Amino acid sequence: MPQTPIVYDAPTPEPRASTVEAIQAEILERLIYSVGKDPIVARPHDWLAATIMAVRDRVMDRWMESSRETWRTSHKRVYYLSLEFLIGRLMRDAMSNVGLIEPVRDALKNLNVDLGDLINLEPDAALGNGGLGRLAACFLESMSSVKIPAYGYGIRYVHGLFRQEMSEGWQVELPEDWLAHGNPWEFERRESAYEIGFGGHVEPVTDPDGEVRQEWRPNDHLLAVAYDTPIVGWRGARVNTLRLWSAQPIDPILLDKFNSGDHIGALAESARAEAITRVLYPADSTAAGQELRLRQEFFFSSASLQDIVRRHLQQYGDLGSLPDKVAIQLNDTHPAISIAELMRILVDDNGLKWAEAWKLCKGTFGYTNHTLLPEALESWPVALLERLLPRHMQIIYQINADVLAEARQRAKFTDSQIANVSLIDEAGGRRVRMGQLAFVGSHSINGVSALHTELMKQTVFSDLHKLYPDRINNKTNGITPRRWLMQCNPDLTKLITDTIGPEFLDDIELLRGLDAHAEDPTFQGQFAQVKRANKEKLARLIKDRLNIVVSPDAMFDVQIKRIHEYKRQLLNIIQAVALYDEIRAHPERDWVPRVKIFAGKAAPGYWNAKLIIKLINDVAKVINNDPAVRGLLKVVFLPNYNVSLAEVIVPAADLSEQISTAGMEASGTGNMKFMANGAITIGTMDGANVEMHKEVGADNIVIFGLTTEEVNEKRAQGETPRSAIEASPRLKEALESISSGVFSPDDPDRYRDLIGGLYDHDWFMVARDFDAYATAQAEVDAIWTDKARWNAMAIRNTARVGFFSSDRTIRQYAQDIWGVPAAAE
Ligand code: 26W
Repeated sequence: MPQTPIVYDAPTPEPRASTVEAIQAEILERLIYSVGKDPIVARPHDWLAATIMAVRDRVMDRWMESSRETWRTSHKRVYYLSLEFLIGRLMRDAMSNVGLIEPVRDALKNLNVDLGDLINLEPDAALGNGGLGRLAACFLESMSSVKIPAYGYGIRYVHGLFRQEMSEGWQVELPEDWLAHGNPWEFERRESAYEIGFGGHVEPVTDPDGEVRQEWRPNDHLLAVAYDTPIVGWRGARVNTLRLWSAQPIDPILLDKFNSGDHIGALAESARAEAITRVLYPADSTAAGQELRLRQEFFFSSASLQDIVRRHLQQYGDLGSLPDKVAIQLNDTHPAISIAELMRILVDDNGLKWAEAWKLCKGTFGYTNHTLLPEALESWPVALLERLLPRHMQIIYQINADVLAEARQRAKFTDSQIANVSLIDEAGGRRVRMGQLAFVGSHSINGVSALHTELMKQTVFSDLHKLYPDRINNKTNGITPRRWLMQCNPDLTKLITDTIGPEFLDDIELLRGLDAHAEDPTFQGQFAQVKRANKEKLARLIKDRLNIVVSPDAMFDVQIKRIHEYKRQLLNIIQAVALYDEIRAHPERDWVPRVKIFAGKAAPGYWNAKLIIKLINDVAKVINNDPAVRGLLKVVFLPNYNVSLAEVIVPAADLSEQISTAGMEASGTGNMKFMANGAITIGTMDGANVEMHKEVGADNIVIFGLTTEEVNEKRAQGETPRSAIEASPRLKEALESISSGVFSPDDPDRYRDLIGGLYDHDWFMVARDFDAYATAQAEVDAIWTDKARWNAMAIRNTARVGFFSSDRTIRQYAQDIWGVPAAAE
């Protein structure tokens, strides 16, 4: 029987008033009664905590109303499972979405506190590496904004993505500590704790009715405790929950050990449990295959599945309706073990028949793939899975047997096709392929841009696509226009509002109305003035942090993202060196002044990425201090790139560098943020750039370089880049100067191997795309000198960004994958 634990008509307190006076009174009340500080001695962090609590209180009513409504209406719920949520700061986002920025600003002013200072004091929730984690954060906000009952499920890492510092131009990683001052946004739910098991063995047990069931008896147990954070949508449309799991020991201290004098041993279990959610893995493209990582993946998958099933049973009382009431989206393969865990829960714990359980499973799960890089595709040694999750390994074998039988019998697959679709990779040590598991256990598999989805069909999943041809679909990524336009660029938002009215705030497609003003000199002047103010702000930040003076009159040419060879920061910096050579060789020419701005973190174990950071810094030192350059070119590497830094850099960019080797960037989402803020893109036909080119029009973007097909041809032919280098004197000169130590006199051989690689194989086509890139950059210069043309292009970028709103993406997921209604614009 379903239980009905909810009392719908319980009296609730009056919603909090949002007048300046009421907010001011509550901030003081919170400061005294919750933070425990006298206003006379309160420190900035105390004011921040009190302010967050006052804002939070104005979200609470809507939070409870949202959950109540979902219970009442029995609407289907969406669960977004992600090992990463790269949220950034929450206070400005929440205030802006419920219209509290101005009253809070005034309330604080009366208390002699500056809201801007408090905003900057809030630590970033950096529970993610890059694109995948940031997408999850944009999706959470959009799901609330389009009124979908949804939960994000992830891990409450104590330490988010490492802090990056520079030591003589090298990246140094330091622990990040976002919880140091507490986290007023989260609510610990001790009552929502689940036991998570590892190891042990599987035992067949015979039920009274004679049925044999498998029972997993783990020998290692810990607790997953829930921490909930409210995620408020635009205009408070809905408030959804981000539920993050924290690992805790079942026995915090083993008293017998302690009493017998083993004080360290008494705490060992506690430390082992807590290690699971201690720190985010800082690699965003290589699956390192470490046991702790698998433990993280199972820990949060199992806790989430237990929670989902409990909630479902509580409301509906039976599991047959799971796919009608529950949609679970797997953010890449990191939570893919959920498929085996749900099967275990259904078959072993709830006695469902295998075939019935498998149908429910497929009906419930959807899987999003975010990368085709072979080294990023997760697989786990069979032996490790057998040891850590013996029952799940059995289940995976059973699923595999069913899939392979179907492939042979129905689809008449050959041996090599069978090997392709198998969940077990037999080559080089037996491993379980999580992509294959996620695919066969889901009714929908989606890529994140049109090109990427096509490539999925042609490469990793070609045979699975033949076996299940109606499963792969595309959902081009998006970004939330609230954070990435309205909040980070208030001046532009105001200008747009004054020009086309405020309706675009609720229907982003209406930005199109700006098209009509693209050629208007007055509007162009205003648009340029906003950009100029944002550039001045960034210039001040660069001066403060690096003591480098840059002119806001120069073109701000920006590449900010994780450092990776396929993203080709190397191509960008080599072009900077070539430009440097040319400026010195031809001082008489009319050079367009440029500031090349870089930021991004390298995975700690990724040597070439770290070396590229050092190269950028080495090149910067020489170019920035050479009087012959006369300030026409500056190179800046801003340390510790994160969401908050992006919110300052993006609105100040003139040129957006999206220059990955074609076929390698699944989508990119930075590209969309720049577009929204009126930067012009220089980019390859890769990821979502292809769709940007279509949306903005060929005249408003600068495209260059090899296409995916051309890259594949060159790789297949084994063609070496030497001829390309020989044919390009400026490339040759730049490469020689770098590899001979012009920028590294203290260690002349530092870049010999890095540059040598470009001569040998050049997998990422840096040399072969160089001339096309340099020519495209010259075209960018030409456009820049025609200010009216540049401004018109920039305006059209903002005008046509509507498609890239994550509201659009989420509506498509809702309609095509989840089967849930979403609010129209
Ligand atoms: C197991 C190690 C690991 C960790 C993270 C491998 C791969 C990942 C992610 C899938 C990498 C990632 O963030 N991919 C990015 O996802 C974005 C959102 O879809 C895309 O816009 C980027 O193009 C893609 O690189």
